[in-house]
Amino acid sequence: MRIKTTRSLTFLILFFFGLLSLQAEDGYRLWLRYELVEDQETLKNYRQSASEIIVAPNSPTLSAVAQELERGLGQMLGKSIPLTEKVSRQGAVVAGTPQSSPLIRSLNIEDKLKEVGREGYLLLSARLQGKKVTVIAANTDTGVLYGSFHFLRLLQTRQSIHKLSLSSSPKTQHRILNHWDNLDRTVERGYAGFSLWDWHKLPDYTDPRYIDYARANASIGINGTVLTNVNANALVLTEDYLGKVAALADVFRPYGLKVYLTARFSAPMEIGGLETADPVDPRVQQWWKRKADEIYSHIPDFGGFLVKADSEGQPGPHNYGRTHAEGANMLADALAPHGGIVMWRTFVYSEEAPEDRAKQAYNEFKPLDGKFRDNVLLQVKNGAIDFQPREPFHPLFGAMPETPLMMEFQITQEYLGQGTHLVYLAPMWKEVLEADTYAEGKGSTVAEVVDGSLNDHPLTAMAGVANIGTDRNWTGHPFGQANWYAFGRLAWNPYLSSEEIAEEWIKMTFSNKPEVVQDIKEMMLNSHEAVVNYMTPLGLHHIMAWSHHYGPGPWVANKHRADWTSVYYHQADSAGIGFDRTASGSNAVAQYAPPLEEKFGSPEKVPEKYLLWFHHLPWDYKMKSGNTLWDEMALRYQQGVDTVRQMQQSWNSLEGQIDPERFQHVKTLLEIQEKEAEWWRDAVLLYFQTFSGKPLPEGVEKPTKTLDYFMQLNPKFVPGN
Ligand code: GCV
Repeated sequence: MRIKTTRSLTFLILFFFGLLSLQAEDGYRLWLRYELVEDQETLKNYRQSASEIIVAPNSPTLSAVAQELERGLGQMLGKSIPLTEKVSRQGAVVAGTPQSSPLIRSLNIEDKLKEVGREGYLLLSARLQGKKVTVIAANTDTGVLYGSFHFLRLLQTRQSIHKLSLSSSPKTQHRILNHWDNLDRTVERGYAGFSLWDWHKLPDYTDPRYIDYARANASIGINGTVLTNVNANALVLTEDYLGKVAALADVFRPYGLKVYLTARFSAPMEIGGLETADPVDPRVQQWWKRKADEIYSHIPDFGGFLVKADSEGQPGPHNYGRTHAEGANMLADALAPHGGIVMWRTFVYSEEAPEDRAKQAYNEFKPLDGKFRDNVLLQVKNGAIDFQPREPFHPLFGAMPETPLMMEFQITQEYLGQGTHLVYLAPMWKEVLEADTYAEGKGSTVAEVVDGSLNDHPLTAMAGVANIGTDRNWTGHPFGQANWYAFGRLAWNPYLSSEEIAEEWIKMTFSNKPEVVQDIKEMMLNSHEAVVNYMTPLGLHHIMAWSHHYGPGPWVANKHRADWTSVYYHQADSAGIGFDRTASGSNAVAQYAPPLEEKFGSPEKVPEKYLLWFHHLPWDYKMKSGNTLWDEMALRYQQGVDTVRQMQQSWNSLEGQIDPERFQHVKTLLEIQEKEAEWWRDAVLLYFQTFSGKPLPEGVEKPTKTLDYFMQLNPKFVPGN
């Protein structure tokens, strides 16, 4: 008897905790949590304005629309909202295209719809059959899906849906995630577990998670995904793997998400049995044409190729004395009959050239302006070195008016604290997008280059190197989700502000309470400047540890290439610090339009945030604050640490307002971030002090360890390496 009671009790306890763990807030739902509306008045209004759903689910995409509206409205309104065929009550939500829905047709909104294009949509309050309705209308089913997510976002962020008159359409045509995922499921520079793509079990088993991945992307307008690493493996282009890729494409298709692959330039040799991959060789051209035909026979809407060629050991046209244009055009010709595109990366720097690495992509590509086929885009990183915490915009933007240039941002935080630092990247991306290239006179921003408006390019795109993996919450750090979100929103509209994107994301991900939104927003908006300060203030760059880039390594020297060392980038000596990119140095400033060349070329005129990017200056150089350069630098490092501590305080003050699981997770990660910010400050300052010979100014905490200690740290098995 006693045993029985104990067993039942144990069962009850287990059951209770089982339930709890099922309900635990683990971040899986991302920003699509659809929490019940708390405020009764708002709930009442929403229930009145969203009383039934009318979608003719006559395509897989429209079925996805119906499901999402049912799920989102049902959860937020706390009751199931019926899917009906006719307007039977006030407050129906009617979604569709003029083709799929007689109701939408009857509204006569063709003119308005024309303006929003293929993927845009309208959200309108209207009357149908004498009843008030909300209309989600678009020209395509995918547009309806995007509109539905926007409509749900209005409710998620507790905005009025009473008198809607909204339209939206994307500013760039291709909004693409780049997965640096290897076929063995490791992820280069990935800090959130392994690759989502379970190649071994594909094509037979498609993980249900792929659907949630597609939903999340669709909710922010991402319409393409490059499944494989730019350091490419030709195997993915074999018949066997194409079947697996096709299975993923089938899952993604209803969500408007196209698949792309990376094309290894030497594939004709590695999997095709040819002895060359020379792009002007007819056999090679023929091989790629046949390969393209084969790919499209598996995946009729395949997006195209992303290519890293002649870069960091990847093969390319240079191996045969050909240009990047010859290489890209060959692939473009193979894809063109099927409507595919080539995204050719400009991230190149030569093994041999002693030239400043920051100048090499421009030198290589600028002469090729106008020499690419119509279905080629050049994919340019935001800055000329490599996704540093802060870089001035890449000088190629604005320098190639005859060629469509697309942006490549890195969402994964290779150089920005990897999996443990809270860094909201939108402010960094916005800084680049808003930068004036002066290409067509003052006011020619990078955003206008990317959205094609500056030089009338119809082919436009933005790519983000994904931070997604098998971690339950997708991105490892819960705030990594904000960067995935922000990338999608900025790819849709690069003119949105970091602040409004943060606000949307916080409300959907954490809470609509104004004080919570305010505190988290402030943390997020300050976080980029913080990481710049504790890692690379005043234009310093690439002083991370060797190879894995985790932690400081300003002492990295004597590698087989100078431009893989930190000493190459900071150039510190007893006279001063910084890379001279003025006319007296590498003259990289001359790659910018004249007004910028002048501005960046002068230590007095260059914004101080880029000072040491362009100038080598003495340690006692006078800064605008009146401090010497050394003191200013040391104070910036301290300021970075201080900001992290403020972020901790803000977060800790939210205890009880955030679910315990995510609260604790972020709290612990912020503790790690504080420790690592101190590590950065102490290690870098101790190292540079060996050159400056100056004491730390007042206000900068004294290091508790020696330089030797820091230099001997050698963490093993850093992820993503
Ligand atoms: C995919 C940097 C990274 C590499 C990456 C490369 C690139 O060098 O460290 O991991 O390779 O950029 O963008 O191609």
